[in-house]
Amino acid sequence: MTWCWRIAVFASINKKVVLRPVASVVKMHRLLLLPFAFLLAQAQVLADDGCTPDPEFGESCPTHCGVANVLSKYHTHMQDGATTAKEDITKLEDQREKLEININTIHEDSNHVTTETQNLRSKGYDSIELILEQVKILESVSLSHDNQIKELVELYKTNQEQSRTLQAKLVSIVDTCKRSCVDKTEESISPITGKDCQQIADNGGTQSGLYNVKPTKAKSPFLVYCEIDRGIGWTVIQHRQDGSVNFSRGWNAYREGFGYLSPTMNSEFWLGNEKMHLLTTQDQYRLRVELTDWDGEKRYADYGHMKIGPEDDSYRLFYSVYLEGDAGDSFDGFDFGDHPSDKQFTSHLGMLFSTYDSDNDKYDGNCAAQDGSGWWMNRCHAAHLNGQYYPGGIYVKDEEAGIYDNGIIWATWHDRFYSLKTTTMKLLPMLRQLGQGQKRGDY
Ligand SMILES: [Ca+2]
Repeated sequence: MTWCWRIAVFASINKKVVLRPVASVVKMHRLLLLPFAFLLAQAQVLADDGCTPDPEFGESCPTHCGVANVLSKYHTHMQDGATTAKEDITKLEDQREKLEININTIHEDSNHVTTETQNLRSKGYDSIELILEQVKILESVSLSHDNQIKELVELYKTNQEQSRTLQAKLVSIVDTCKRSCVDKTEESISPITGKDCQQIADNGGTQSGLYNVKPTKAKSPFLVYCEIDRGIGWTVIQHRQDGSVNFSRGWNAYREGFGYLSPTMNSEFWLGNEKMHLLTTQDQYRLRVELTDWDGEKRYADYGHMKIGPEDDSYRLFYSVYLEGDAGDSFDGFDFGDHPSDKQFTSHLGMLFSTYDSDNDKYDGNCAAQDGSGWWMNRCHAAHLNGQYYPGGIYVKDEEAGIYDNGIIWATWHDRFYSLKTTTMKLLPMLRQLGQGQKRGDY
């Protein structure tokens, strides 16, 4: 298209142009506006100076005289259009400026949003990474727990099986023990008998162990532990060694005896007041009290002509004399320093036997109930071999808790708040001559 056609086309386009509030359109108008104004000025000049056709433009194309006419013809309309266009352009400029402001704002917002988004994404990723780490840790812990649970389940199963095996063994052992213990006890009882252990020794018994004795006035024989050594036979009437037997018993229990007799004297027992009465009244007996403290030291005390009265005299305690020993004469009482008459109040010679349900003591209260034992109580005691068993020996008085001097006491050797570890009471006929070692308590 030639240059003149461009002008004509522009004129027709200019009338129809639709202004749109977009930056590209605004720019286009700004570009076109300049040559348009120039041509308008030229056309005005040509119209005034007359027209000289220019063959250079050819026949088919209007000369610039035509152009001038055309321009002249459309001048007013074009001016109106230009004015409108100017106004529109001004509006567009305003709108463009606003748009630019808006665009800038949007850009700023966008940048801000982008930054924020990046921050958020960064934070999000951080959080996600942290969460993932936590999830990994939790998964690891969970896996560890699973393994532990599996191990515990396995352990439980193993333990269950072991428990079943042990239970089966226990049943078997109990059955075996029931049979063998009975058999062993029965087998261990020697057929040799006598009125006491000395007579059994005289009759051929050479080993310590379980024997049946039948005192002169006894209706039937009963089992005792005989301690036999070099022809000497002690009849044991009491033994403490570990607190395995409860000595807080009533009258009938003390009368009949309680605890366990064993072939090795590895158990605790009270032979029984009635049996002791039958034994001690058939002959003249020495009573030996053997004691061991928690340091392993052993001491003894011997009494002559020991007797236990009949039940209708509440198994009263008699003896003639303290013969010998290194434990001291606690049966004679002890001056604790509490009262001028302490020794008198705590002697045992001539005392009746008391239990918590048979109070025969000299005390306003009940010594046996207070001290949890059966004994020849006065008000109350200096010797107390049926007292509470205190492992370690030392115990503390606590009236609020009902704890008085209730241990296993021999006050002439150890303080009344020291409970002895082992005790043995045993009888030997007075006429039997003791060997040197035996006389000194070589047990
Ligand atoms: Ca009383």
